[in-house]
Amino acid sequence: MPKKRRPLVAILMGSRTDLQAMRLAEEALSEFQVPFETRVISAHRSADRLFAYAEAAERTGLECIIAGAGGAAHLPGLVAAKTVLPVVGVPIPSTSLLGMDSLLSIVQMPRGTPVATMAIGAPGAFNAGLFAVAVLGSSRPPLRARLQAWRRQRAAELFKAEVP
Ligand code: RP5
Repeated sequence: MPKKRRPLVAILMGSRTDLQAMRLAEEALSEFQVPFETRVISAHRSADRLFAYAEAAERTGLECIIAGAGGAAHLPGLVAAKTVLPVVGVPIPSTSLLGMDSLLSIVQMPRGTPVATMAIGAPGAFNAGLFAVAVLGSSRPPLRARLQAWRRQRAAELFKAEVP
């Protein structure tokens, strides 16, 4: 049986209801065969567990953490408070404010504790995966080359789709 590779990226979310959007982050990482782990850890329902996870993240070999949350959306900021690993925030569409609340909450981290904030929902989640690939690729030339090739491929598809 092939050995399971140690996760380099964590995909966290505050609720199972976030999973539909956050699957896109998994999709992007899978496309580049980047090993990841997915966890539902709520900032307000399981704060102790979240702190323990974020504090241990570096030690366990993680290099980037993606965190999706909706509403008050404090999950990405709290993770960033507990680790210096790059944290990528994904604002989840909420029922009352369609994710504007999540976006403004995540993007407005005060000076000193950054969270790289993506677009609302599934496109943001996919981009969060690509962003993590770019972070890892900065010290892994073969992965960076795959990301460059992937981008070239997207451009080629666009030209192919053009009306003659
Ligand atoms: C946040 O509250 C989660 O990230 C989720 O987006 C939102 C609603 O959670 P549920 O009430 O659906 O579990 O913690």
